[in-house]
Amino acid sequence: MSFIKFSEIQKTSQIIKTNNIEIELSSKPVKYYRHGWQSWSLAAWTDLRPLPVQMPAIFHPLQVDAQHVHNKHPHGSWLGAVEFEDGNILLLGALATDANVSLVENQLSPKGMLSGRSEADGIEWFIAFGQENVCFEEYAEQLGNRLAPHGEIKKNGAPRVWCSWYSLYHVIDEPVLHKIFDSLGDLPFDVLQVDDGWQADIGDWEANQKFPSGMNVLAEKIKSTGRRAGLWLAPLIATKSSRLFHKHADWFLRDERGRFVSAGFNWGEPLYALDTTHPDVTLWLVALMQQVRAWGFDYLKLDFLYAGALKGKRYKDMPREAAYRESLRVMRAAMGADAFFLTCGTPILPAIGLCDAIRVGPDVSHDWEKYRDANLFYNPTTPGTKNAIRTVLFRLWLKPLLHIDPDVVYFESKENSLAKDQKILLQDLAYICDFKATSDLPQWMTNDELNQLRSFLNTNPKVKQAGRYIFQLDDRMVDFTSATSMPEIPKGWIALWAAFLGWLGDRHFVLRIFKMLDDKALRKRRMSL
Ligand code: 9PG
Repeated sequence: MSFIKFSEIQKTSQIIKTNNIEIELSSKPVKYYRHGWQSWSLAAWTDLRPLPVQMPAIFHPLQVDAQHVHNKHPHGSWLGAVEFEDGNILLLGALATDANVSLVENQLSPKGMLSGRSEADGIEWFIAFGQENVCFEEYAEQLGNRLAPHGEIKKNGAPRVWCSWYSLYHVIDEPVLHKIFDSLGDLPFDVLQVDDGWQADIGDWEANQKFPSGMNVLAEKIKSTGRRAGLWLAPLIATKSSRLFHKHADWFLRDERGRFVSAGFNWGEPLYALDTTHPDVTLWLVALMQQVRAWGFDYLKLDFLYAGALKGKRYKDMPREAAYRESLRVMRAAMGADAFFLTCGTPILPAIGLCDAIRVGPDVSHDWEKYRDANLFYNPTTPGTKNAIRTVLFRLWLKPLLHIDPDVVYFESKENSLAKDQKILLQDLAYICDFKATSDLPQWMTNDELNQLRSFLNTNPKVKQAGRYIFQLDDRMVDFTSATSMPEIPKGWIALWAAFLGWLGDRHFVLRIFKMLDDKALRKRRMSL
């Protein structure tokens, strides 16, 4: 344990090797920078009040680091920072995986103490005090030196992507995709990426009956339009209904008492995590990556990857994030360096240096914010455009390290309730991230919207940051403040009502009813094609 007094910190940065570290503050901070664990987790500067535990709890594995969800102190994964009244910040960041930081207040440190903890052995900790952008820039540079030391950074340019998810979600099939691919004409996309909906089951990564000609033909079709073929898969999870789970229950992660570790709930079913340290799982992952390449896909969006870093008793005893990082190394090697590798739902730090791009926020959606999710469940990680913009904005400091994917932008208004200025905020964020993707269907767009899309894909404005939330794009100023606020913390009767709904939201049958309603609405959307 290293103990440091704030007065010992100079205006420059330093690196200290230890497992646990505490920095005693000499004045009370006004804000805390929380850095959530994985792509979809919250990243934001917030006040110092404890945030309510987000609901429903069944989703914790896929929204937060479940190990720290009951920590009342402001906290986050690998790094944390405090802002003082004069605008200077103090940043404490791990230069290794398996670490977290919180702001602790107690009798011994009434002004607060930044506390870093490592789940592994002694690691390097980076400390910097001063201007926010300088501190984060230096931290990113030190991370790069360690996690991507051979320049594994941005080898491939960020392609412009059309992705099937945010228009038809899983209600895709072979004829409809062929029709869409044809209708994209000469729009300047580099990749057409098939998302969730093609697979036989979660765990069984082969074409389902909606794709009777097989994955080979689908990739061929995409390549015949002159673009690279992209595919979504979630290789580290499976549902109990899958053949994979039936055949290899022993490959799945269990806790100390031998129970399967929950990887959350989706697709109307509980999710389970593969133990990637099991040698047979490694072989299976290698074969899967090779299979996907053999089909002809070379843009891989691997999703729900947090499952590789959940707490559990592994075949090989090693820190959970180190184990996950090793599985990324294996998959990266198997897919080949020439593939474009996008990680999604991934713990952030362990992915640096092993992929081309990281999704750095939760999913966007056709809504700005849902009252239930924001104000009752206090859940800043559910799909929603405000949630997505907020977290991406607070993760821009990762940009020097790899491509950062802010998720798709929208142009169409037929199936979309976002206001025009909200869509433009999303588009501007994509310019800032330098990562452009959409799921919009030409069939749903007006001529004007199609022109906007074309111009977006062809434009690369000069970006300059002018404030924490303000950016200059060419000669236009963009202010993201409207996306940064956190919802009101529910109180009194509202809090009680919320707790009841949260409890309901943990019931499998309730989630299945919601899924049935969603599916029905999606099938209706699909009819208009
Ligand atoms: C496919 C999608 C898309 C999307 C991914 C991911 O239950 N959840 O909290 C939850 C969060 C995100 C999510 C799915 C479920 O979306 O981010 O782009 O690929 O999977 O299923």
